[in-house]
Amino acid sequence: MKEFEVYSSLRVPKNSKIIMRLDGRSFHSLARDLKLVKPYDENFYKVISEVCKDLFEEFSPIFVYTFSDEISLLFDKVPFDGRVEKLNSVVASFTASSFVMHYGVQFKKPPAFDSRIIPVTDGDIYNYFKWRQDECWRNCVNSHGISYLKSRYSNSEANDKIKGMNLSDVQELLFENGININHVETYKKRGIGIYRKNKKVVGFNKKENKNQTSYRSYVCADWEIPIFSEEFFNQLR
Ligand SMILES: Nc1nc2c(ncn2[C@@H]2O[C@H](COP(=O)(O)OP(=O)(O)OP(=O)(O)O)[C@@H](O)[C@H]2O)c(=O)[nH]1
Ligand SMILES: [Mg+2]
Repeated sequence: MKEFEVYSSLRVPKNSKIIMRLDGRSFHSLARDLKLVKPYDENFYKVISEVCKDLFEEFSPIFVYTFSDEISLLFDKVPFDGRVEKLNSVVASFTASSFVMHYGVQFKKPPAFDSRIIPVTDGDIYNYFKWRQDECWRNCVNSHGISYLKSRYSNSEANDKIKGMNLSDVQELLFENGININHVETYKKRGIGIYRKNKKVVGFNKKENKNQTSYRSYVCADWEIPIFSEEFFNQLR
């Protein structure tokens, strides 16, 4: 019967780096069920950030990036020998379990994440994450815009109004009404990144009878992530 498992030999291209992107399934309904704060629920972001740390510890990507209900992982060494079925199923189910564990509440329906694999060359990495960070920014502007409009109009009027506006129209509308979108918290505008940073450690070297500086790496969930640049990705190990 083994020959019926026709997808089991599917592997990502050899020696290729990959990005995996996970996205919460029907989180629009989950947000309603959990009564998440609109437009941004800080507790939800704390949970997703913990999920990203779990993913980092478990599968050793070199970078994890999240905003809204999506998580992107960048791998230079691909787990499971690059087997596509293993990667998609194990990483997605691990993500959902971690999400449930960190949330610690009763859900109406079991949360799930979809998963996809994107093989990338070094030259694609910055472009990919810039694309997602631009989407995070669009999301930030639009979600503040719709929240503002819903505070003034009915839901359907608010939805109609935002449909006819481009991003700068929404920014303008918010600004005219006392909301400078540039001043909201960084994680809302740029997302959250999880990666290794170096920490300076000063220890005493007894043999040489003097202080000695060394660097130890640690996993950091960066809620003050910069606007992505090529350099940011060149520095990742
Ligand atoms: N209230 C609230 N909702 C959030 C927050 N973050 C994410 N969401 C919800 O998550 C949804 C994510 O968008 P999508 O992934 O496009 O929608 P989805 O319902 O998950 O649909 P599929 O991914 O296609 O299954 C948003 O539309 C919001 O409803 C938050 O901080 N607060
Ligand atoms: Mg989703």
